[in-house]
Amino acid sequence: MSTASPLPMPMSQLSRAVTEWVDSVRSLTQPDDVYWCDGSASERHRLIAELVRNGQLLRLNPEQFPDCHLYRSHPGDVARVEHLTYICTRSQADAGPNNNWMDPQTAHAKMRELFRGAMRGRRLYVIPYCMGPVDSPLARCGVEITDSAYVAVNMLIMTRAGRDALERIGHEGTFVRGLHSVGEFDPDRRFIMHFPEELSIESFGSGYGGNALLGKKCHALRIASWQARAEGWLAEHMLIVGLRNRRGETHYIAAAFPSACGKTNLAMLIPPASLPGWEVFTVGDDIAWLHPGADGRLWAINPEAGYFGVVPGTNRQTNRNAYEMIRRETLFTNVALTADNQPWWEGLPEGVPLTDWQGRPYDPARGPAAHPNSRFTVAARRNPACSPHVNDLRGVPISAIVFGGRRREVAPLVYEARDWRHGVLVGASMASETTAAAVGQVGVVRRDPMAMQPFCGYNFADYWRHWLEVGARLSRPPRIFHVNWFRRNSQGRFLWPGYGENLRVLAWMIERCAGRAGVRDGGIGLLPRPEEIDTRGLSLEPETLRALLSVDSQLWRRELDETRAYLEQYGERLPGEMRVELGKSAAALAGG
Ligand code: GTP
Ligand code: SPV
Ligand code: MN
Repeated sequence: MSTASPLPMPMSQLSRAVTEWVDSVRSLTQPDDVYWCDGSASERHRLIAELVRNGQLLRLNPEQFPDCHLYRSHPGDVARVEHLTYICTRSQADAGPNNNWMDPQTAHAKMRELFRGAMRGRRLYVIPYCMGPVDSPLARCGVEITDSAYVAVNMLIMTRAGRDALERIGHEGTFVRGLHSVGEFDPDRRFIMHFPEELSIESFGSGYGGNALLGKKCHALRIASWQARAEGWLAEHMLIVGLRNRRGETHYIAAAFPSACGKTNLAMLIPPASLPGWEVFTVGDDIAWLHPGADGRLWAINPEAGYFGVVPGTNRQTNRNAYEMIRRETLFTNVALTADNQPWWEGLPEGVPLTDWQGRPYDPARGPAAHPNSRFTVAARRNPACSPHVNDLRGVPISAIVFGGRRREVAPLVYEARDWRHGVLVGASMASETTAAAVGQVGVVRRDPMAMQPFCGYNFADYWRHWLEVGARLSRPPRIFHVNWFRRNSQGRFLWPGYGENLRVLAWMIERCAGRAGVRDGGIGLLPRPEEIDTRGLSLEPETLRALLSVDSQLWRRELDETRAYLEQYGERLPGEMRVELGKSAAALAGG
């Protein structure tokens, strides 16, 4: 067996567990050769050059988009596949009604047959990676084995991968095993299996995003949420953003919105010109690991090192930081192309698409030019607003947790939970319109507690209990809020301008955290009075703001009934506190 690259360190320093695992995968999958990633910039350039040579990557216009490339995925492989994603625990109840479940033995047997000989004629890439700063006690390591160079390049951007991670694994001895093959990209031979009790992942048949970049959703959310429960912390689908106000105070906010509901955009927001004196710093755009600190506060790290962000909608007006960030050293997946090889997507005011995301001549009759789930992969350090604290070993202290969904009605622009316990109910009650981030119907409201429906690696009832327990350990817990940037009028237009203007809502939250802003009791929680949202410089009619902050008791009574019916699915495992909190809200609404 030839080895395409030397091991990135002497054999003696390597974890035996890693080499033995790589050997066993090699004999099962039969690759032509094995390549160990060292994580260097030169390696990334070499892998990209190989992908360009064999036609898998297309070099974009080098004047306008230097070092940028386009990847067109298999047209049947464009998003996460929740119906093919399983949690394989010994007991089905541990996976809960929120997950597809398969018994681990059956799952392993099924996957072994899929993987047998699957890498013949291909190269096997070994990617040791660390989620979080390599020297942080809060970080966790994994190794992904894949037969896709595209996946390897993505992992090299999205994680701290290579030599340092491998060295940490050598010292620690434990790591999450992620085995991946694109197979034949066949949706009928596709499974994303998780074995939290074994800290392992087996993914076959997809090369796309969360299905294939195993450090991301599979490890940093599904497996990590399981580990976090055992170890007393939280692994969440949250952005982390730092906001410095005019007084010079910096507050960090962690916000959970479902897939394609605005995390990347909020994490990188640009303060509107009419709100001078604010500065915004991105710590993370998708995943937060939250730990109770010795000081009684909650501390957060971003386990990732890059962004795998939604492209459509990005432009100079909505998000200039993102727009500028993705103009160099960026890997685009499934966008359209202009005549002079510039990437193009819906929401871009300039340029004209010539070929669509599948490389066909663009024809509007066939749908959008860029796939609605087209993505950019880019290193976090390319973000002009990247926080200087992204590599802090203990993370940043969180002042507020924000839950939010995409709701054309019901949910007001913002409200605050009465306390942590109520906040857990607010998070568990989340519902949101589905998006193109996962295969399936788009735009239907579904339950998505804490934006974790696709990502919680265990029974939601146990997860909510864990949230209550973590809160009970905090002497200075973050305040908890709920937002909705997506409320619409009867003509279907968004009532709230969104994007950078969202800072106006965050500013109110920060005033709440600092004990300076008042609230009124809205039954479902605490709401700002309209005059407490700073709308200077914003052309927003006062009645629009009142509508945005209104609570329709009739709609909300129905919402609470639906929430109760949903939560009762969890039966006896549901923490009693949640029934109590639900009862309080129902009583407040009935009285109001
Ligand atoms: P994932 O990466 O899938 O987890 O998504 P995300 O939550 O990071 O979503 P992202 O910020 O990429 O936004 C998804 C879509 O929502 C994009 O098309 C954005 O342009 C749009 N969007 C983001 N923020 C806002 C907002 O405040 N208002 C409106 N109307 N649209 C927004
Ligand atoms: C999401 O769907 O929430 C994403 C994209 O962040 S993926 O990496 O495909 O999961
Ligand atoms: Mn996400």
